[in-house]
Amino acid sequence: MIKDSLVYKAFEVAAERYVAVGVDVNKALEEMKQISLSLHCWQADDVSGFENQGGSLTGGIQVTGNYPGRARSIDELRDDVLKAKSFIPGKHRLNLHEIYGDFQGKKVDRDEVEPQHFESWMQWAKENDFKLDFNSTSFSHPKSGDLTLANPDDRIRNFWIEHTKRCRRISEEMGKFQGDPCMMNLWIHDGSKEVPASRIKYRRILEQSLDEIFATEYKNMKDCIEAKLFGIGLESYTVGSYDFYLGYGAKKNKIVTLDTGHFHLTESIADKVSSLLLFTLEIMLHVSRPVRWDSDHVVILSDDLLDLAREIIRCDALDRVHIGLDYFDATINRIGAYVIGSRATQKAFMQALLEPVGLLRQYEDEGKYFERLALQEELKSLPWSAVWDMFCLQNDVPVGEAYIREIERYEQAVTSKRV
Ligand code: RNT
Ligand code: ZN
Repeated sequence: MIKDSLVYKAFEVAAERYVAVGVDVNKALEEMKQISLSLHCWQADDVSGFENQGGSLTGGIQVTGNYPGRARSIDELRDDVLKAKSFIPGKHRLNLHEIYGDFQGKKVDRDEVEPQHFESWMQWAKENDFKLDFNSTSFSHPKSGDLTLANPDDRIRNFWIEHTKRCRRISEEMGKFQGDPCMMNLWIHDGSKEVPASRIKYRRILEQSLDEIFATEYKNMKDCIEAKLFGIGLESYTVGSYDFYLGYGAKKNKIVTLDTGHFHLTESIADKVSSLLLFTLEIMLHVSRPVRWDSDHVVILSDDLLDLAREIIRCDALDRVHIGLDYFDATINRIGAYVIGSRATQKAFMQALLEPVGLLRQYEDEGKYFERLALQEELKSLPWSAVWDMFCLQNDVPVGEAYIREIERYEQAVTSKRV
């Protein structure tokens, strides 16, 4: 384990190295504190929720693995999230799906859900210093099928419209209760295995459904709309594609969610940020890691993630970008998965905040492209990790790999006993 005194020593050396390129490490640490992640509740239980215990996951998303210790109840999920939180520096949010309501064993269909089903969550969040975000849930339901809000059958379509409207009301209540807007994400799986004879037909229906859903204006929640490339079993056509939601969001002032797993694998999500910032109000991120496809692997500190974080900082857009996580891995300790992904995301922002962007831009303006490239290369090996370690220390969470042992301990004492 790294001793505190070593962290201080390394930090001091790092601070001097950064001063040499015009970067103030203390300012970067202050800015880091302002960055909240929205932790996705669904990593703890493989996107099961507490509505239909035993029901299977549908909607073209898939969790693989059966590592022991999945959270089986609200209480277990809350314990696990708190455990994960204790290893993640800073203040964060929790992102709930509708199927995680506190239904008290009663059958509450999706078109019947109410704010009261989330009251205990609101209380718990307040007690534990979390703000809540929310999601409507279109998948894992008998009426999910291949089409929900884009369904030509009005009975099905109206059911989902009602559900989504109710979710907006719940989000409004959450936002009001916590004195901070609740970000509500709308993602539906609607699509088809083969290319439909009329692509526009379903998109028209979806547009109408969204218009109906968004007709009510709220003050304490913000709507986010998330696109996707394809789902399993719905490979050829996704009604809510990126172009669809980008167009809708730009035209109707909605926040576009960029899930980093929902694009062609060679597409740069970082490159989208500056365009979205020009034409939409804010951005919601679902930080994920696609391996060959939208596989939702645990987030790691990759070049893609670093590029994305850097772009947000370079655009000075921390106040307009919301950082949510979205992955689900059931092959390893699930709490460990939260911690790895959260800390990786934070490390990316830490590095981004330590970038001497002023100097890089000066080189650029002067046409000094060798100097710009050389500095970018040198930055890769500046001691950013010493600043990150200090951030962990300041926030009372384990420095470096020390959390591995702690998670093993929690596994031995708690999650391994869940059978
Ligand atoms: C699915 C979307 C969506 C979900 C969650 C559970 O591809 O990314 O955000 O992962 O709503
Ligand atoms: Zn997502």
